[in-house]
Amino acid sequence: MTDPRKALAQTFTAEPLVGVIMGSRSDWATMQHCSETLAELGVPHEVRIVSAHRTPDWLMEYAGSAESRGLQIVIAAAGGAAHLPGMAASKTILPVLGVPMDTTVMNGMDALLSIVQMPGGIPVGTLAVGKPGAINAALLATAMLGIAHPELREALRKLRQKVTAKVLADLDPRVPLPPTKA
Ligand code: RP5
Repeated sequence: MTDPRKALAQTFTAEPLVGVIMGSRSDWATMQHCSETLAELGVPHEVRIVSAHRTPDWLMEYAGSAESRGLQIVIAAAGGAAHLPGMAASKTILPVLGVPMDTTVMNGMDALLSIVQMPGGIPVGTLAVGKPGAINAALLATAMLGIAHPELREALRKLRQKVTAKVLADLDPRVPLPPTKA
């Protein structure tokens, strides 16, 4: 029987620079904002479910091969005990950005503390809980890639200008917004 992980590996087509991983499909509703932001900026990336607790061997294989496959940054999202970012960081020298998911009764405080409190020696750059963290992980990853990829730095600059222009075009909150087109 074909190893499903080997079959999946064959679907790694383009040459992704960023690996976006998450502990569960239930994290996708939040992490799709990370993937959308990377796509908007033109950052080649792959997205995979990798669970620290349910698929530890797959996690080791993924993180252990990330560098040799050409990835430059790993973004890892997890909720609850949230071991995924730290364990991924333990298996790769690549920078790992952690995004805490608010998937439990603790609204992400558990995941935030788990991800941010890495012991000295194995860092995980920790972002905000939930959607803002998902988006910012993509922006921060792009800024890091921009050091060596000028086209990505310029894409980030354009997006920043767009965000600024949007606020400056709507400075009075008493003025209703124009109706959006369906
Ligand atoms: C974590 O447990 C996942 O990252 C997810 O945020 C949380 C709940 O997972 P499911 O039980 O919804 O699969 O590992």
